[in-house]
Amino acid sequence: MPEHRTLCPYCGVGCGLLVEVRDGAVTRVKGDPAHPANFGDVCAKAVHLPPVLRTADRLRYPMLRARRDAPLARAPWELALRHAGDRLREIVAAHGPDAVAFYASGQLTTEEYYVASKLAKGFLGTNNFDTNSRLCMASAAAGYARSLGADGPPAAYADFERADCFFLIGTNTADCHPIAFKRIRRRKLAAPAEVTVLVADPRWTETADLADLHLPLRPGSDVALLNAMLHVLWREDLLDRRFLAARTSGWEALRAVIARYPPERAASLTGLSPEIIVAAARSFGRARAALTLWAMGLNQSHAGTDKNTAVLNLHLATGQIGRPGAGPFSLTGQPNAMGGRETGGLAHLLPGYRAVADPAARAAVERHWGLPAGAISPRPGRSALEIFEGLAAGEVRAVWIMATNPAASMPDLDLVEKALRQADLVVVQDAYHPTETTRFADVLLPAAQWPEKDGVMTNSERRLTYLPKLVEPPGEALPDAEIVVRLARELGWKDAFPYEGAAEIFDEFAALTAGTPCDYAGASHERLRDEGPLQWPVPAPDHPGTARLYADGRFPTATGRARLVPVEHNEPVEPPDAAFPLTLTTGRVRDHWHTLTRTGKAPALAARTPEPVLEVNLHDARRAGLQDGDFAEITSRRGKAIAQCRVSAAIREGTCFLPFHWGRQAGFYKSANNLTLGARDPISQQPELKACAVRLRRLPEGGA
Ligand SMILES: Nc1nc2c(c(=O)[nH]1)N[C@H]1C(S)=C(S)[C@@H](COP(=O)(O)OP(=O)(O)OC[C@H]3O[C@@H](n4cnc5c(=O)[nH]c(N)nc54)[C@H](O)[C@@H]3O)O[C@H]1N2
Ligand SMILES: Nc1nc2c(c(=O)[nH]1)N[C@H]1C(S)=C(S)[C@@H](COP(=O)(O)OP(=O)(O)OC[C@H]3O[C@@H](n4cnc5c(=O)[nH]c(N)nc54)[C@H](O)[C@@H]3O)O[C@H]1N2
Ligand code: SF4
Ligand SMILES: [Mo]
Repeated sequence: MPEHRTLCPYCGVGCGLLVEVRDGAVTRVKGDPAHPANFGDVCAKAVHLPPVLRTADRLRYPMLRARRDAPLARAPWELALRHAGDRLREIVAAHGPDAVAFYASGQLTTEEYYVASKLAKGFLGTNNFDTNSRLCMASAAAGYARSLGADGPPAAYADFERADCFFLIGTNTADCHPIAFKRIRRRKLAAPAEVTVLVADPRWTETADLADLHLPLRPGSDVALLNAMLHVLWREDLLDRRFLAARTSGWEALRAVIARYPPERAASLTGLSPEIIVAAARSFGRARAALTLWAMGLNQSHAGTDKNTAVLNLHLATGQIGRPGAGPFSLTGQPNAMGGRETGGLAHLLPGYRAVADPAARAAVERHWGLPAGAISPRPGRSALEIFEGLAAGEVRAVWIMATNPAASMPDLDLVEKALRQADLVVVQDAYHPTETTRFADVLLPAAQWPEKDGVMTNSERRLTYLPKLVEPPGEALPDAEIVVRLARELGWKDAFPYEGAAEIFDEFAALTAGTPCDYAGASHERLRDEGPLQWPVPAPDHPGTARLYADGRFPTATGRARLVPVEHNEPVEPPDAAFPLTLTTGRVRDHWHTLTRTGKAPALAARTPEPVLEVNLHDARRAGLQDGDFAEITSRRGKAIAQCRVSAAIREGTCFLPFHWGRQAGFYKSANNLTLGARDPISQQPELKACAVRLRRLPEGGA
C-alpha cells in the first residue's frame, strides 16, 4: 500500500505522518521517519485518527434556518451562502462593519486563515477577526514582541539534544506535547548526571516524574518564582555580563525590581521553600545551555504576558538565547496556531507579524490586496472574549465561527450561550454536527477536515510542512478556504479572490511576508513537497531555512537590543476566600483533544478516559468530607460542575484540577467552563483559565 507523507492535525509539535489510504479512506497512521520533528515517533492520538474521520455525525450538507425557532434544514450551497451574504450585507448596512465578527482557529491551514482574514480586514472593513489562539498563545506572542521586538519562538527541536538544563514551567509536556517530551526524556536518560530537568507545576504530572526538582508552586505565582531565580543568579554572579551589556537594554530598572525578590519573599508568594528556589536557579545558571519550555500554565493568566516576560528576562540576563541548546521556547498548542500568528489571525494583527495600529503596515497590506489607501481600519478589532461580550450586549450582530467550538472551550459558558442566542446571525463552519456550538447556528456549513484538503501548517519550531489532500470530503463538504472564497465572491469581490487552489493563496501570502521577521517568501507548495519541511525565516527559494533566531545577537527592535522589562508578582483575579476556599485549575489529559469532537469518538481513546476526573489534595478532600472515588459538586461564582474525585498528594493543597474536554453536550455538569471566569490579561487579552475560586461538596449529600 502506498503511504502518503503529511502532518499530524493535533498538537503543535507538528509530527510528520505516513498515512495509508485504502478505497478512499484513511486506514492507518504512523510516524514519518523522515520528518525532523519526530523521526518516526507518534503518539496515541494520531494512531487513533482513522476511526474518527468518517463518523455518522460528520456534517455532510449545508443547513439553514431562516427563523431561530425553526429546525435547521438541508439547503444547497448556493442558497446557504446567498442567505449568509445577504444577512451580512444587511447588518453591515444597518450597523457598520464592526457589527460583524469572525472567530477562527489554530486548526485552520495558513491559506484558510489568510483568505478569511483578507476578507474581514481588507474587504468587509472590520478587524473583528480573532481566533482561539487568544485562549492559547496570545500571551506568548505578546511577551516575545514586548521583549525581543517580534513574535516567534527562537529555539528549535534540535536544541532538545543539546540542552543540559530543561526548565519546564506551566507545561505538562508528557501529556500535551508527547513527542517533544520523548526527545527530552531520551536526552535526560542518556546523560542523567549532566542534564537537569526542572518542572514548575502545582500538580505532580507525568512531566514532573522526569524532574530532578519539582516545584509545586501556587497557581499564578510564576513571576515571583522567576524573579527570585533571577535574583539568585544576580546575587551569585551567574549572569552573562557581556551579553547584558552588548545585547540588551533595561538592566538597571530590572535589577531594581528583582532586588526585591529574594528567595525568602518568593517562598511566601509561591508556597515553595527558599532552598528549592535557590537550587533551581543554580541549575539554570550553571547550565552550558538552558532551554525553558512553557505552555498554558504561563499563558492562560491575567498576568500571562508578565509571566512570559519574566522567562525572557531570565534568558536574556544569562545570555541563554540564540545558541545551540539554549533559548526560551514556548510550546504551541494547536497544529497551526503559529500560522495564525503569521497570517495576522488576531484582531490587532495583519499578515507578516504586522500590527493593525501601524500605518506603514496597513499601507503595505492595502497595496498587496489592491485596496485604496485607508481601506483597512486603523482600530484593532475585538479579541475573542470581546466578540462574545459584544454579541451579548447587542454591539456585535453577526459572528462567523470556523474550526472552533466556543460554546465548550470559552470561559463562562453561560455568557457564551447568551451571546450566541442573542446574535442576529450565527454562521458555523465545522466538520461535525451537533457540537455545542453548531446547535446555535443559523447557517451551518460542512467543512472538509484533515486530510480532505491541502495546505500548509507551521509547528512550534517555525517549521512549515505541506499537507496534501489524501481523501475526498464526505457529502458536499468543502475546504474552509473554498467556503470563504465563495462567500467573498457572493459578496461581490470576485477579482480579489480569484484563486483556483491553496497553492495560489499560499504564494500570495508568502510574498507578503517578504522582509518581515517571519519571512517565508522562499517557500511554496512545490518546494515543501519536493524538499520537505522548512523552518522560517526562509526568504529566498535557495535559502535553506533557519534553525534558530537571534544567533547574531541582534533583535528586531529599534536599537537592535532586546528589552529587559521589569514585572511584578500579581495575585490571581479571584483568590480563594471563606466561601470559595480552593483554586481550580483546568487543562488537559493525554488521550483527549479539546472538546472531544474527534478523540471522543475513537473507541480506544474514549475507553481510557471516559469521564472527567477532579484531582483533589487529600487535606482539602478531608475538609470537604470527600474520599477517593466520591462524586463532588464543584461550585464557582458562575456555575457548577460534577466530577468523580481522585484524592492524592499529587496536587498541592488548596488547588484542584479539572480537565476541560467535556462540554455541555457530554453532560451539562461535566463542563469545566461552567466554572471559569472571563478575567483577562490587559496586554494579551488572554483569559485566566488556570485559576478561579471554587468550593467542593460531596454528592449525594450526607453520603446516602
Ligand atoms: N493530549 C492533548 N494534548 C494537547 C492538547 C489536548 O487537548 N490534548 N491541546 C493542545 C493545545 S491547544 C495546547 S494549548 C497545549 C497545552 O499544553 P499544556 O499547557 O501543557 O496543558 P494544560 O493541561 O492546559 O496545562 C499545563 C499545566 O499547567 C499547570 N498549571 C496550572 N496553573 C499553573 C500556574 O499558575 N503555573 C504553572 N507553572 N503551572 C500551572 C497545570 O497543572 C497543567 O499541568 O496542549 C496541546 N496538546
Ligand atoms: N477551561 C479551559 N478552557 C480552555 C483551555 C483550558 O486549558 N482550560 N484551553 C484553551 C485552548 S489553549 C484552546 S486552543 C481552546 C481549544 O478549543 P476549541 O478550538 O473550541 O476546541 P476544538 O475541539 O479543537 O474545536 C475545533 C472545532 O473545529 C472542528 N474541526 C476540526 N477540523 C476542522 C476543519 O478542518 N475545518 C473546520 N471548519 N472545522 C474543523 C472540530 O470538529 C471542532 O468542533 O480551548 C481553550 N479553552
Ligand atoms: S505529539 Fe502532537 S503532533 Fe506528534 S503525533 Fe502526538 S498529537 Fe500529533
Ligand atoms: Mo491551545
